[in-house]
Amino acid sequence: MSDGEFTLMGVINVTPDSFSDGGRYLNPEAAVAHGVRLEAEGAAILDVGGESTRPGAAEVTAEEELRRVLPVIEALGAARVRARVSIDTSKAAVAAAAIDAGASMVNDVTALRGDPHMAEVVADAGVDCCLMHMLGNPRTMQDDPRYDDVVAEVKAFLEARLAVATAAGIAEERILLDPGIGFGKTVEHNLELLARLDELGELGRPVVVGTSNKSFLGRLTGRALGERLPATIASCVLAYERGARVFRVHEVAPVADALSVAAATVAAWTTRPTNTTR
Ligand code: HH2
Repeated sequence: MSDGEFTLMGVINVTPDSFSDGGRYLNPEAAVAHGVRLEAEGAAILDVGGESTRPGAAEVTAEEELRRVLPVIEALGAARVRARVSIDTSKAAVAAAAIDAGASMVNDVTALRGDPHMAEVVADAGVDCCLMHMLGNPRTMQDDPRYDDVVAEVKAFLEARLAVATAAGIAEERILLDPGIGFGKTVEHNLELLARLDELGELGRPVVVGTSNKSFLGRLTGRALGERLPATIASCVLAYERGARVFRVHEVAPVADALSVAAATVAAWTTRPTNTTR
């Protein structure tokens, strides 16, 4: 990925209870139609998930997760979708089966801490991997999260997980890093992470952000779910300017337009002559 480019990761939640699109894509045909649309709108990655990570969500078994995601991954392959498929899971068995079915990326919100076999599965398959920061677990993460310096702590965590991943044999160039917006963070923590995202870029890996429709945007704007697209766009544009290059979003086309303008504007700024006189 060259510096000015951005990658859109469209979300397909095959769950009954995801906070934003829960229940909509449980049927594989609906999920695949949605994937085809997201790709046509500009998604280069389709992130398929079978377990909600919203605060307080119920855990599901690997069998149930596989029952939800495998038909969708297989059908995306049969539909000859060119976008890469990412599996959003923290279970090694789910990742392994999804890779066998055609996924070429693992998006693990536990950054390889959720399952002792996950690093090995990713390393052996040679697929890409997104490592995300989360404080605690989805059941407890929003219970009064505290940090001394949220950016420094998230950065140190991601640096440590990057080291664990490479030590386990995952090639460094296959790793992406994500601050985990909303995962054990207050509104202020999320804003500080976005404002200082460039510090995470110092780790030398592409930075992924997932702000799409999240509750901090609702808190800032007073908007209900389903009314947070303008707020999502603002956060993605700002994150781009601070160096994020991969954007995990529920609506692709409007974010793609906004990021095209952001990327062109940032490029115009960085290529300006430095010694102009008026
Ligand atoms: N956010 C969610 C899920 N997975 N993965 C990464 N890398 N980054 C994120 O910010 C992120 C993620 C939560 O959003 P969603 O999938 O829409 O909801 P749910 O977890 O309820 O299914």
